[in-house]
Amino acid sequence: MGFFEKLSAGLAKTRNAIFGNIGEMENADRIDDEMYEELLEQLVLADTGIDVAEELVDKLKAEVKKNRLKTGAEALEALKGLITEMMTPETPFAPAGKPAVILVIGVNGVGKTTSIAKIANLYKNEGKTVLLAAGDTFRAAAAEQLTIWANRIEVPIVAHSEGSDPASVLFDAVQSASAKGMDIVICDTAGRLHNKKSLMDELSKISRVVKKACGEADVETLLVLDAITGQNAISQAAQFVDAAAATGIVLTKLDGTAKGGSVLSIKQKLGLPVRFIGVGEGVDDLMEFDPKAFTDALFVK
Ligand SMILES: Nc1nc2c(ncn2[C@@H]2O[C@H](COP(=O)(O)OP(=O)(O)OP(=O)(O)O)[C@@H](O)[C@H]2O)c(=O)[nH]1
Ligand SMILES: [Mg+2]
Repeated sequence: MGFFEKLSAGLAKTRNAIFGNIGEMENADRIDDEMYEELLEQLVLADTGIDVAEELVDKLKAEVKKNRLKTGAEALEALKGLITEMMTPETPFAPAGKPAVILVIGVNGVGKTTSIAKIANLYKNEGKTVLLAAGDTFRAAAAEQLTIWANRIEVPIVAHSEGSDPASVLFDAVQSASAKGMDIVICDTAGRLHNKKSLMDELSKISRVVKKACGEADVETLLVLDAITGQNAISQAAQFVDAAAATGIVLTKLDGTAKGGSVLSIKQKLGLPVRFIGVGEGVDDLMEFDPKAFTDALFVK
């Protein structure tokens, strides 16, 4: 399956339940209040959040007026442009440094470890040398889970015994990758709830120690959010952003929800760009987020 086919398949639920309906405006021969009301309602159903839905409709109204758009088809094209623009990051994802370090954080079960394997696979296929670091020393069998992935995609891993200090595992991994001249280290961490202060403090420490091992500029901290929880995930994210200075979002499980519209509000609400999206359980089911392709896939017929 090609990139676009996989993306479209992953967004099928969101498209079938919602964006397909919005796409119907293409057939309208005029633009009226009823169209705007219907659009607002559908966007809210897609879990964009009410404020982002209103913002989009207002922007569309302004664009229709400014450019004297007449038909539903013209309005739909304008809407697609606005959606793409809303999701486009200010800067591309380009982890730098030797090694570049990607620290992956988030609530329990959102898809951190699986996403790490998928991201590692992506970079390995680009010819980069990747090291995995088993920073979840808390959950039983977490390191084994990551080791299985490492073996499957054939990349090395640094793991300590269960219960050891997560910050020191990650420190060792970064130092080892640095000594070997590797390109990328991807660090797993234990899942934690945003309202557990001691665990959030531990995350701050992990983040500090990793930055000490290689330099702050070389660390990208990706917060993983589960698309199935939609706007709830976004409201839990602020504490993670504070505790570990997250720099981007991985949105997983888009294939499992009709509420993929939450992607539209992430940049607006968290001030962070979406960097990767997960569209399935397989190792190839993750892609770098491309706002234009994402928008096209929402409306493809
Ligand atoms: N359908 C689907 N399932 C996914 C996706 N990403 C992850 N999963 C599944 O989500 C489940 C949890 O994934 P993990 O990677 O173990 O999640 P985690 O955040 O590391 O979990 P903890 O370490 O326990 O906090 C697994 O069954 C994954 O296969 C995705 O994009 N789509
Ligand atoms: Mg995990």
